[in-house]
Amino acid sequence: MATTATLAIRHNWTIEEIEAIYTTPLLELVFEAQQLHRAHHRANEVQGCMLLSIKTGGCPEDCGYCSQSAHYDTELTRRELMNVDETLAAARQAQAAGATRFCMGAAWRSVPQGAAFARVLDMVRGVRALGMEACCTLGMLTDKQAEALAEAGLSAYNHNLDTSPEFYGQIIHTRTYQDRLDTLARVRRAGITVCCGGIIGMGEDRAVRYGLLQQLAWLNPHPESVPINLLMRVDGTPLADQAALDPLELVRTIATARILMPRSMVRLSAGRVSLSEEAQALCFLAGANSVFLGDRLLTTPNPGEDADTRLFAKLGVRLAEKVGDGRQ
Ligand code: SAM
Ligand code: DTB
Ligand code: SF4
Repeated sequence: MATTATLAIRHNWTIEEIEAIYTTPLLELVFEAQQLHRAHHRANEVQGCMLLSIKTGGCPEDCGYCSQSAHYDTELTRRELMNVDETLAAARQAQAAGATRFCMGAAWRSVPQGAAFARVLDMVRGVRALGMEACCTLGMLTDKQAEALAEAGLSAYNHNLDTSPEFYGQIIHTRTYQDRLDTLARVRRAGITVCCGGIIGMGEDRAVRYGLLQQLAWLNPHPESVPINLLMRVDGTPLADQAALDPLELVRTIATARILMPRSMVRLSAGRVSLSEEAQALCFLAGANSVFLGDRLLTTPNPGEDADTRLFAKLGVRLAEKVGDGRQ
């Protein structure tokens, strides 16, 4: 393996190159990733983000992993769009818990027009006024909506490619991979930073992970934020009985993402509840530099404050205090 610390930012990684990185002996892979990590990011520092589901359930899409799809019978209480005050109260709590980025998620296929969208814009303005980064994940959007979100000060828009183009059709049937790429291009054109990653542990093989990582690294510029989610198995969804993934595959995925996209924030996202402290430590060593704080992701559990305070104290990891605009 080449000395990755000296590699330039690239957007033309081949599957063979990605495979060679991913399958490097684990200790060497983590070492290379950590070296590159330190060339671009502060050591021992992790950004805390907090999620809030501002509109829950009843989604017309059929994403096979999702608790919020109307296609599956999951134990979920639907909730219409929250009001601005409640949302900003949650953002203040997130800030008090050490988060510098507040992410608002809505179970929409695409962003609605009118009063609902105006309310989301108010939420974005309110979060920014608190001095936090504001991120939204609202489904597909138009150029005009992307521009309005940019104008309101949105720092980042999350829209995941989820998996490789080849595997995608086994998980989602109600929209195409190209739809996802088109939305990402709109976000980029509007000048909002891109948060784009995927999910592993959905029954895919390694080649699928190479394909996802290649798609992410082919985006030019790279997404400023790359969330790597471990599937949260939700009863009632088609993926409810999926076998658990070996956490070392997550470590390899994170390390490879760090090497392919050295400047990006690589976020150890969903799935931390099933990881040991040691596995999480390895993920940080492999280049993950952000987590979701709090005891809830959007609709599923997360380790919560006590567990994280203990973990960070043991590891000597500190939560990043600097608030950026999401840019590198
Ligand atoms: N509806 C919008 C969309 O899909 O673009 C935004 C919300 S959606 C819940 C945001 C992302 O969360 C999805 O793209 C997916 O990558 C991730 N996600 C959803 N359910 C998950 C699960 N059960 N396990 C891991 N990640 C999940
Ligand atoms: C992302 O990649 N992960 C977050 C955020 N973007 C929106 C969402 C994780 C959701 C996990 C399942 C749930 O809680 O419903
Ligand atoms: Fe809807 Fe998003 Fe869930 Fe897919 S991931 S079903 S688009 S809320």
